[in-house]
Amino acid sequence: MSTIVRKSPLPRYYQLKEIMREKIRNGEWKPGDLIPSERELGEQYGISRMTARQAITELVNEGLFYREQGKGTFVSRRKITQQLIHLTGFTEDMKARGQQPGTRVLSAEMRPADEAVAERLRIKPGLQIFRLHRLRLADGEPLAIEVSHISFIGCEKLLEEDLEHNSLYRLLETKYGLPLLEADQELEAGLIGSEEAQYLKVPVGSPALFTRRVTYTERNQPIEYASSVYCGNKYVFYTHMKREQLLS
Ligand code: 16G
Repeated sequence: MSTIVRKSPLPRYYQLKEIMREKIRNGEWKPGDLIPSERELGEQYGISRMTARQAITELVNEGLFYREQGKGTFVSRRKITQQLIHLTGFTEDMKARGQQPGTRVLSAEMRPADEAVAERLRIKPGLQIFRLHRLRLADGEPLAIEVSHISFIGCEKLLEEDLEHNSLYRLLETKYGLPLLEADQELEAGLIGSEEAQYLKVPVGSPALFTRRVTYTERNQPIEYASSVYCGNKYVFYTHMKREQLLS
């Protein structure tokens, strides 16, 4: 389909969606390309701006496009597969995919651990921990919001680090000599809330994946408890399983 068929039983916005999908499939529109405006699409296909908007909005919600305020609508990259086999951090994951990792530090502070965080970190509630709230991006596109709670003797030194330009995992391992050995991770489906939606540039109520990860250093000591929100339409989590026993 390359034009809108007026007599088709298919609604026009749906036909335009299929036309745009095809442009992505056949490589005419590549990840990162700016797509034509609603007005341009309307003129090109002889449909109203409202119809063009509906088609674009649905493809934004499906994750095929993303909007940047004041700039327009762009073609998204294919979904990011995060493997849950090896313990890796965001920077490593993005570099392995050939994408440029980015970070916006939303806040970084020392604060007392509340009950829930203390339990995960196996420390006493009220103990001072380093709390880091970050927006994570790949090639400038926002993907996730992460809140890391970090506890080790001397963790207040992290306040002085440039965490916009440095990987946390790398700093912990190379500068602080804290090897990251294992992690427990939970995944839960949910919806993007209003504050998150602003940072992630997706509509409120879009699909989200909530993850909680406890990372351990030597002697099984938790060092980080991170709770994150990933754009559900941009991520696939992958794991490989082996059967321990065959049924007899
Ligand atoms: C991952 C981890 C997060 C960690 C970050 C380190 C999950 C759910 N979270 O995003 O716990 O803080 O990597 O990334 O996977 P960095 O080394 O780039 O700072």
